[in-house]
Amino acid sequence: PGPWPERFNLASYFLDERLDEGREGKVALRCGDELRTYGRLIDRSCQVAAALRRAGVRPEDRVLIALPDGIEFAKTFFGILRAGGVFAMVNPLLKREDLRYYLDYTKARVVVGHAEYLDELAPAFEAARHCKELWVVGGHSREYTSFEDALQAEDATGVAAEVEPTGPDDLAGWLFTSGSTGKPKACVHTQADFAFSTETYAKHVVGYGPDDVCLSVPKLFFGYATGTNLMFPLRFGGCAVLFPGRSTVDELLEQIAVHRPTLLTGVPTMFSNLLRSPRIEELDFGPLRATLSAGEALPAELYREWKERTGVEILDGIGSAEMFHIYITNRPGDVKAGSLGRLVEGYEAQIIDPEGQVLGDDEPGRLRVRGGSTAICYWGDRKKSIETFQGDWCTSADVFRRDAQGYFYYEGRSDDLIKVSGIWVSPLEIENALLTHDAVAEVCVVGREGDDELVKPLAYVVPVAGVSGDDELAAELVSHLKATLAPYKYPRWFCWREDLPRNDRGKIARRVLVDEARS
Ligand code: 3SK
Repeated sequence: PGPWPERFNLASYFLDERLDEGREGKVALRCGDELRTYGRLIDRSCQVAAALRRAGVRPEDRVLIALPDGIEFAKTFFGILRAGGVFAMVNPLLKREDLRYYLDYTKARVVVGHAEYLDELAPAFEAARHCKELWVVGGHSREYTSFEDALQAEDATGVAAEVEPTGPDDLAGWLFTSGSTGKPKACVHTQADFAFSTETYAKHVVGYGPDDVCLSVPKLFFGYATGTNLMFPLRFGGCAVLFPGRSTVDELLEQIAVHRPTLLTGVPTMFSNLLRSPRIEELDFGPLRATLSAGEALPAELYREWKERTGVEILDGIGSAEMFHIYITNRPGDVKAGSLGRLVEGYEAQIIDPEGQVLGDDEPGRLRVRGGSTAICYWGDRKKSIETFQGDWCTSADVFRRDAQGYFYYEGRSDDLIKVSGIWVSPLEIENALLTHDAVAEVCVVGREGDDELVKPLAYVVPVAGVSGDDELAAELVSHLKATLAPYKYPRWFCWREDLPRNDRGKIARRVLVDEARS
């Protein structure tokens, strides 16, 4: 993709540019019974842009979106881009201390939140040093500007609503990365970054098109879903289904039954939960042409079961906040279960050792990748930026291996590896082996020091419904592992759990369990 035109703005790229293909009256968004056409979404994003300018937002100023998924999220998102602003998105369910952190870190001039979560957002806004306006969606508040009122006065065709003549290298959005320690940091992305992933992964791998109806388990504030369930469908004339609530099994089954998506963005835990629901048998997966997975490792066993029960492939891949979107992935008709697939065209990748030497086939090491969607830096973190972004390469803390056919395999995070009896062990390998047992629903393996001060694997296990975790099950699991793992990899301890801690992007919060095991 590229070179990009000198004047390049993502609001035009995603919405306006292809309006003459007869999209004006086509439905772009569905949320419950509400529908929004492309034409109306564009008008409303123009009003948002005008209102932001009136509120003093200048090009490259951040605006924080703290909204549940819905039509207002999309209007705000494209309105910010149209005004030349920089979007930053957070989970609307966060507590006030976290919201305050994001407000101060982004120095956002305007935050857009929802009336339902004002109890936490309002005190954060009051305490924030730089935020001047809080706009409230979904109800009127005496103290703060209602989103509808802010837009009401604006003329969608006026000069103030015009698209900002940004360039491809101008800033467009921040994506947060939780990292394993410290506060979340933002990966700073340009206008061109988001279009690059759209022209590579979205267009050539998934092949988004005007007949697609997209549904997502992760919420829009997570860059994974911002891509697959907002930017990508809209660039190619499809329709995004949005719902504000949590992605529970019941909610998803309902959304699938009503909207009959052609593309489902998921995460492994949700595939596993859906498969365990008796209601899945009632569902017609006929319209679904592909399921996308990223965010955490997809066990081969889970892939096979999903494929068998639904008849649909899961295109597992890897993306990151640093690279915006997926750069290694399985493709339709070319899925190797247990692998992350092959490199997306437009990207280059190498597996390197700790000295930076490039490793060969099947040798595990850290992955470095380059392509036109790499973030510029982590905002306000020079050290971390220098460690991660070298020239146009971006080095991940994750360990991977590539086979001779070019398929990549996730081997865990470099800092998650456990040294047992002097040998490095990947917790992921043990987790995958445990997940092949019918009694195991979820698992996370960490290292723990025994009384002899030696580190051994400890498995946190969620048994499937109706099975209780006890010594008998522990013995059964160890005996099950004998077929696949060397004895030093067997968990020495089992901790039975009803669920595992997760971060706000739905990934297992491994650090929490690592710390727990240490204490
Ligand atoms: O998994 C992730 O962290 C991610 C982040 C942004 C975009 C896409 C993905 C998969």
